[in-house]
This record gives sequence, C-alpha cells and structure tokens, in this order.
Amino acid sequence: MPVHSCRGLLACGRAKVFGFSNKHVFMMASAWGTNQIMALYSRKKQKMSSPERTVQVSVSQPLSAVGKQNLGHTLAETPVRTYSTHPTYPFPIADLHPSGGLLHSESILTSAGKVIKKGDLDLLYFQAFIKAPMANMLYKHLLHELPWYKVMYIARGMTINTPRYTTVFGIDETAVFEAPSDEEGGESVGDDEEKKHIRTHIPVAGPRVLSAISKQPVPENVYHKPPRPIPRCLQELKRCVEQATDEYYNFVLVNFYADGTHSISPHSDDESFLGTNPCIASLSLGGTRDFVMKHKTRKDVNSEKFALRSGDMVVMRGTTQANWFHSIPKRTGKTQATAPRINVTFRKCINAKGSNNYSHYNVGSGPIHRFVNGAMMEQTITE
Ligand SMILES: O=C(O)CCC(=O)C(=O)O
Repeated sequence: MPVHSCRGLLACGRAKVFGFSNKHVFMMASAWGTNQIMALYSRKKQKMSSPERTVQVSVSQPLSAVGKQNLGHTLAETPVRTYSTHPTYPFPIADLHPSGGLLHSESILTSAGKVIKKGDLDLLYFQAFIKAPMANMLYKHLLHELPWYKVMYIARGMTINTPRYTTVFGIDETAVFEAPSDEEGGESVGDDEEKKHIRTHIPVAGPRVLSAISKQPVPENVYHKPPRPIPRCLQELKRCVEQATDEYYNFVLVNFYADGTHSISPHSDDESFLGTNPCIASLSLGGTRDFVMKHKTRKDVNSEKFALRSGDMVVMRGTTQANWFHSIPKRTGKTQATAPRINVTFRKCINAKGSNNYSHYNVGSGPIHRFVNGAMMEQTITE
C-alpha cells in the first residue's frame, strides 16, 4: 500500500492511512482514534457507465468528539446519524441532521440583501445571510465531512498548483442522475464505539447519469469523470440560497483557504457554459477574507473591496462577470493573520463542457484529502 507524502500526518504526528484495493477498503486508525482497524467493507459493484478512480464504498467511521460538538448536538441526543452516499463519493458524507432542517428559518436572515449597482456591476450583498452560530456549525461540518482536493494542472505549458483546497458537486442541465433503486435504499451500520447509535447510509442518487431529455444513459465519452450528485448537507444550503436569490443552481463549488497563503487570483466566471449574465451566489464561512473586485477595462472605475465575514453572501448578477474580475488575494504579511475560511458558490451550468471543466479544476486526478483532528490528511488510493 504505497503511502505518499502526508502533510497532515507530518504536522500532527498521527498515522491515519486509508488504503483502497479493488475489492476492499481497509481503514486503519492509530493514536487519534480507536487504535484498530475500524472498518472493512466490501466494495460495491461498479455500476457507473465510465470508470472512476475514487472508490465505491461505504466506510463507517465513528464521529470524533470534535465532530459531535461541531454538529451542535451530541451522539447521546442523536441515536441515528444519516449519511449521503453515492458510488462517486470516496466516503459517505454526513447529513446536517438526521431529521434534516437544521437550516431553519431562524438561522437564516430573511432581510433582503443590499443591492450594489455601479455601471455594469450588479451585486446583492447579504451581511449576513446566515447567523454566526449556524455559519460556524456549517463551516465545521463541511470542513470535516467533504472530500477535498489540491488540484494540479497544466496551463500554457506551466504546472499550476491550485493555491487552496477545492471540491465540487453537481450536474449540468443536459443530464440528471437516475433515482436510487429500492435495492440501493438506506443501509444501517451499527457503531462499534457506542452500540446504541446507528448510522444510516442513504444514497443521494442512483449510479447512472441519464440524458435530461431522453432519460437514456449518457454516452460514456460525454463526461471525463462521472459527475457527483450534491450531498444532502449542500442540497439543504442550496435550497436556502435559491429561495433568497430567486434563482436555480445545479452546481456547488467549494473552496477551503487554510491560511493567508491560500488565494484565488483575479478572474471572472464568464465561461459560455454558464450562459449569458450568470448569477453566482457566493457564501463565506469561517475566517474573514477580503474579496476584491476590479473592472476589466475601465481604469476610471474604482475597485471594490469587501471584508467577507462568516455567514456573508455576495451574489454576482447581470453583467458583473462580463465586466469585472474578482479575487481573494493572499494575506501573508506579519500583521495579516487570517483564519481558515470556506467559500461555497452556487452556479447554474448549461452543458457537459461545464461539468467537465469544474471536475477538472476542482477535483482533478490527484489524491483525496480529508480534514481530521485539525489537519488536512492526504488519503492514498491504490487501484
Ligand atoms: O472565495 C471566494 O469568495 C471566491 C471564490 C471564487 O471566486 C470562485 O470559486 O470562482
């Protein structure tokens, strides 16, 4: 089982290595956890129309004490935890709450966002969209539960290392995921640590991708990697954002900026696969970071800078993407301590080119990372 570099492992001196073989998943834990091999699950038969490098498994894993606190309740109060599963997920992704609906209306500010219009800039700025306790809970949940990637790609002959962690879920308008069959229904797994607690794995969608029109399987060569359906924790959030912005989104892109060295350089999301004048809602969770906007061509128009706090949401609409760049600049100065931050963007993508683009730049083909015990851990997969 080859183990590549593991920055989290080095940083915290703990060994947690995931090795995946064709048939089985061995998950080993040492100092941080139960000091035993925690789970061994048969790999579910690959049903995707095209091969996927990530594993097709359900891995049962006790919630850490941190995880329990993060969810704002303890396992003692929560006998059942539910997880979103799909063959394209490397591990089950915890739902926000077994009964759903943690994102209740009192946690979401209902006041309308502030409209900022300046020539061809058209923003809706919610300060805040989600109240601080819920925003912090969401931050911790997403950080611990999502698979993360540090994508490397080649552009204009140069190797680019994305200076942040990313992950993405969704499918463009031309396709849909088939509904899960009865056979793929919820699967309950007893918790070794606390027998009375049950974790239930519920598929978020069926394994196949179908044409939105014909409902027939999409040909294998359309998607470079099988698209990943949006897990329930992000679906809940998406519904709230859709309601507040009166828009529909089919993609959720998530960025994690671990510190001030992490950034996103000036760019605009004006790709043809988003259609004309796309609406992109961008939610901030965790540490405050500056969001800088600069006009693409007009030197006489001042830049805009927003110090985005946990729970704030900026919605970029109309001609904004066509005319303005946006960025999260690095903050590496001695006086510029920056707390880790998650950004969640909601977009509507109209064709498979967009699905392939998002998967290429936000998942890539490198290793999966998971945030465990305060550090991002690289998880090695062996085919
Ligand atoms: O982190 C942010 O606020 C901006 C993210 C962004 O620009 C993007 O994902 O395209």
